[in-house]
Amino acid sequence: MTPKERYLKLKEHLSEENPVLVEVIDEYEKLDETARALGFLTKNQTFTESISWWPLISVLGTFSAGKSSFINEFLGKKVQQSGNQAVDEKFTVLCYSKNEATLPGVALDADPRFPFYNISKEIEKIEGSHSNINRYLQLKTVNSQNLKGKILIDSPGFDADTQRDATLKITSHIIDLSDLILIFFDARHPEPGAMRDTLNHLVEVARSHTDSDKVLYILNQVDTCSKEDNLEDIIGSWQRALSQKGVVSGTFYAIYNENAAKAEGGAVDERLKRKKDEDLAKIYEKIEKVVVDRAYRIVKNIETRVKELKEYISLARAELAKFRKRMLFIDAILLLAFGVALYYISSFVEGDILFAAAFALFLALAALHFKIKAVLSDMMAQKISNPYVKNSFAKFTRWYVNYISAPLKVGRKKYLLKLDELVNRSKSFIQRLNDQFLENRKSEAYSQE
Ligand SMILES: Nc1nc2c(ncn2[C@@H]2O[C@H](COP(=O)(O)OP(=O)(O)OP(=O)(O)O)[C@@H](O)[C@H]2O)c(=O)[nH]1
Ligand SMILES: [Mg+2]
Repeated sequence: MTPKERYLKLKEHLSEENPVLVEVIDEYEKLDETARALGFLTKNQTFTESISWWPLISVLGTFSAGKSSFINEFLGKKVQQSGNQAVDEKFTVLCYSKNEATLPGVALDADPRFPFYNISKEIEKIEGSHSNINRYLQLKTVNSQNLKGKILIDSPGFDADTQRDATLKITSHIIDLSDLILIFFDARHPEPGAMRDTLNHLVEVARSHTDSDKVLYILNQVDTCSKEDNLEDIIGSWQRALSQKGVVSGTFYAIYNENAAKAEGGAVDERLKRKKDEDLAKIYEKIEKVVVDRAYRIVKNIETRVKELKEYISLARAELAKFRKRMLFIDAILLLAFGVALYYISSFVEGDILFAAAFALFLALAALHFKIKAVLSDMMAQKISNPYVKNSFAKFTRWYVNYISAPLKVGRKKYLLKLDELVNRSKSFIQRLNDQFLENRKSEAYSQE
């Protein structure tokens, strides 16, 4: 996908899901342009690639814990199968679209919303190059307002003992990529050994891969304990078990799925329902927060990039100045050699022959100049560790580029001004995001009244 195609596709999706960000794409386009003019990006690279535009929220947990039922409830429609046997074998990536469809995993590679190209590589590493990403991943587009501006992942029930390596790898990878991870446990199976191992494994993977505030631990199906008096005990012992694993409190929730509970005919008392409503509201709030945070991070990233580019500019200038010094020295020697040789030849020949000899000599020394320039450029570029600076250095030390003015070209004021303008405008986008989210909150408050 070329950068142009990528801008277009991103805009297409964002115009439906988060309109303020559509204009932010134009800012990234300008950032890319400046970075390209300075040689930091090649013509096929774009900074829009190095950030994920949609926050990823993944739902993991033991099998039959109610992950798919939770997602259906969140989306307001039955998108995922649910049932008492292990239902899901694949990871399902859910994203918004007016047109609903189920697509094979490879579709993820072609969509700029997903940072998943790494997953195919991961799977290849485990299964060999003939591996099939479609066996592990599928994509569903869902027309649900609640899915706008975010990506959800439903996962197969987790079982540390029997799970294939590939599934474990994908789980770790998804945890790495996620902005929020909901880990579902099932109150019907509070403590049995096999289940505990699975939980331990999940908690450990989550803890070792990501920040603690990104993970929510959710004890689901607590309605099934409402007939017994020991609900507090069950929740308490579950929380203690998690605390012993080093999970910080404040990220525990106990909920149940109202429709599923009704279907099973369980009577749920008021107190439990209240607790569930509270916790569920908190979980939904966290999900919304992730969406808001992501939008700010995308805009803030422009500022971060500008700061980096300014650093790269001074690094590239320093390298180019070094290159200029060395080349000037070499060219002085070549010029001297030219003068001496010419003086020497002129004592033997004169007239047209002298002119022809001088011209031939000049051509030979010019060729030598370009050869040395290419070799020196390669040698110096190899020593530059920063890939952006290296790109820029290579661009400005090409044979036809005037090396004497190169450091000045990279340091031109117009580039710095353009970068400063980008930062200023990104501040106004932050303001507009503030307005947008305030507006959303107000309209939500009205609709609740
Ligand atoms: N009583 C009760 N039943 C629930 C609750 N949530 C889900 N269920 C039921 O539990 C079963 C499993 O639910 P699913 O949503 O398929 O669970 P899952 O975690 O997606 O399962 P896998 O994808 O197979 O791992 C279904 O029969 C649901 O109706 C709940 O809160 N209370
Ligand atoms: Mg499921």
